Amino acid sequence: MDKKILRGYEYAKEYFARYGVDVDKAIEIADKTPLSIHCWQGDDVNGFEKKEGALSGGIQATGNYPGKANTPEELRADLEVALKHIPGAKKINIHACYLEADTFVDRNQIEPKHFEKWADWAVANDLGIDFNPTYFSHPLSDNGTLSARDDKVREFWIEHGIRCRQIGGYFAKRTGKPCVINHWTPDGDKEFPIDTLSPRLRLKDSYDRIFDATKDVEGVMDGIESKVFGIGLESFTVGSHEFCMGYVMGKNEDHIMLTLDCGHYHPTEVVSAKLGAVYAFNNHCLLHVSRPVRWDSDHVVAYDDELKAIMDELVRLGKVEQTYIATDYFDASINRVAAWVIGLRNTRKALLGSLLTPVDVLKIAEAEGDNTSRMALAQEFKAAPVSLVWDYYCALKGSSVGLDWLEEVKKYENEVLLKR
Ligand code: RNT
Ligand code: ZN
Repeated sequence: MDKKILRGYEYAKEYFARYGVDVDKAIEIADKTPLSIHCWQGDDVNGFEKKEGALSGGIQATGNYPGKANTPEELRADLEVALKHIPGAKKINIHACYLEADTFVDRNQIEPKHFEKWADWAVANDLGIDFNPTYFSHPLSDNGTLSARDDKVREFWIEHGIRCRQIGGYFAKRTGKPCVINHWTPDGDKEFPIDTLSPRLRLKDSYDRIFDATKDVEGVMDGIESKVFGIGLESFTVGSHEFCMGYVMGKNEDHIMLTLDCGHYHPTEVVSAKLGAVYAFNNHCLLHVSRPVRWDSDHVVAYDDELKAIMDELVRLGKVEQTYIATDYFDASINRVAAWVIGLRNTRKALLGSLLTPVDVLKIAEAEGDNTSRMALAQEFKAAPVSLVWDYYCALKGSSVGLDWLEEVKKYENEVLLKR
């Protein structure tokens, strides 16, 4: 290993040891914590159904940077480039609309065989797979899905949800790793509806039916994702925070947890502030690490205060292991492979940084009422030499150190992406 990197590591080790922090232990935990990489950054949430249709559901990928993936082969090749530069345990998160079939297969007809290539690829690359029903970008999703007033439409989507849980079970079996399924419906209204209860009761019933019909599925964890609003659905969201939190708490089943997406709350609310309350009731939760800019804009995850606060909270709560960490953003304005690398490296780096804080010392100061020391220590650690440990960790894993990855990603852009 580069001598300068080693020297940095030695200094950092000493620095952190002074406060009782074991650097190698922090590295070990940061490394083995799986990060679930959302495949949809690679193609602007298009998927591979053989039907043309625009992205709907109140979400939007903005920008038209060249080189997006048009086929599953291209998407997996792009992912492989990104994976090389993202150290640590990883899973791939795919949506139902990323199925592979020779002819059009509708959402209520999908089967494990349509995802066999993803499973083969994941096994070959030692990756877990997470999964998502796709309740958007479909002609039957315009007037609600699992909460639709039209029974036939609702049945269609319930069948989709059932099949998705079965496919999740298939992924768990194939990869030997749990499959985390995230259930998110865009259902809502542009205007404020008169009846706000009936759609909620229908959504509740639909989720109940999906879970009841798939009780035999093993190895699957289920996140229920709320949202504050979507584009075109500004006034009312069926699966609001209160609805989803209520549903999860009401079910009280270990595999059903709340999904917290950083972009799904009012602009002054933060996910970091919610985790302590969620863990007062549940054993698990699913994070959609994203970055809202004024709205649920799904910007590339930045190494910012909120990302660090989320990771701090997981470490302080002692819930790193119980939390499923997934990324969720879609930036079409820059190189999409770089967008993955930047966001995922930031996520892992922030986790490592939080693992390098002297939580025990801080907790003792707090318990003893020594708020002066608590303040002094917490502030000191805001600028602790995390990057020295991060560089060492990247070098240790044979992943890129610093910006070493950028040149390779640019080369791939010139040789592959720009030729699409
Ligand atoms: C949308 C939700 C949802 C999606 C993905 C594509 O607001 O965040 O998680 O981004 O399922
Ligand atoms: Zn999300």
